[in-house]
Amino acid sequence: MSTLGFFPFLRQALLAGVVGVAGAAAADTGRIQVIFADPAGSYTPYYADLERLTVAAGNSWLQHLAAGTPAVDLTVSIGFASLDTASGRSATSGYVGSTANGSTLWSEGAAHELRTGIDPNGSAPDIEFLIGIDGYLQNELWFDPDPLSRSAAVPGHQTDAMSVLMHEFGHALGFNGWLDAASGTAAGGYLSTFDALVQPMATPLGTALFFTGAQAMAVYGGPVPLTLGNYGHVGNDIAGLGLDLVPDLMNGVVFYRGVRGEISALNLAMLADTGLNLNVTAVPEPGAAMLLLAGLLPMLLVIRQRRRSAPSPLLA
Ligand SMILES: [Ca+2]
Ligand SMILES: [Ca+2]
Repeated sequence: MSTLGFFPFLRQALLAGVVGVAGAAAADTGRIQVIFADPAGSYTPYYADLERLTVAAGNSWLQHLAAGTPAVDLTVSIGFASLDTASGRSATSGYVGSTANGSTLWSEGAAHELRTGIDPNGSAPDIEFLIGIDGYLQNELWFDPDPLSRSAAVPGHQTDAMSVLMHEFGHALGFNGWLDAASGTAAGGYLSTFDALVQPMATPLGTALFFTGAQAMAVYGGPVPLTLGNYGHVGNDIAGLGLDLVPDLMNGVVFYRGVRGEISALNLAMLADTGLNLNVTAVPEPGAAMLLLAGLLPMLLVIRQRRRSAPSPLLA
């Protein structure tokens, strides 16, 4: 993906030690820590809001972890780049094992840490978010004053940053991989735990990729349609290929202005299928009427995740 080009810059900044470190919130708020990869300090006015909502967004996922999950710190590095929206991923991968056909299997680094208690890259940040700076950060994102209650009205002309950050955490926790986005073919002898559950299937509309984890299929009622060309997401704006999933937090079609996204039972089931120890329970879905209403609003924003570089053999 084109956005991969930003990664070396980010890594360079981190290695140079020129990251801004947020305040003492990590100690106060538990498992999510936030640092900023912003060497020139260009976006310091946004740090407090971004940190506050990133912690809340991360905890919105972590609250679903089952008892017995190791207590670990997940460090999120937030950088800024010329993106239309935002992106997120784990910084590295954790080796899980091998598949029946001999491919190596890798989980997102953050998921690996939550599964095993072992941080796969030590003190380096576990998760990387990039926020678009060509107006997205400055004008588009709305920073909820109370991301726990989530009760204030989201302005109709803005996108709820909490929802965006929750979406990006979804990628960092498992909605990611290295398959060819069209064919579903593995790029090499390695698969993410998400990839291992993706299958191409013939449909009346052509071949499409589906997620076939058992828990996800139980929640959805069958194989889960993934977004065409962007398969770390669910749903398509096409009847028969997951039109019903377009309101989902992890959809790859649109993020509406003026509404909030919520972690869905399907999101949790998919991550549970990839190996995270989650309680898969029904959670409220965004109201269909609200989303229909939002559909009348002018701006639809596609969110894309960045794919990590292929796993290094050194990681094994
Ligand atoms: Ca960590
Ligand atoms: Ca780490």
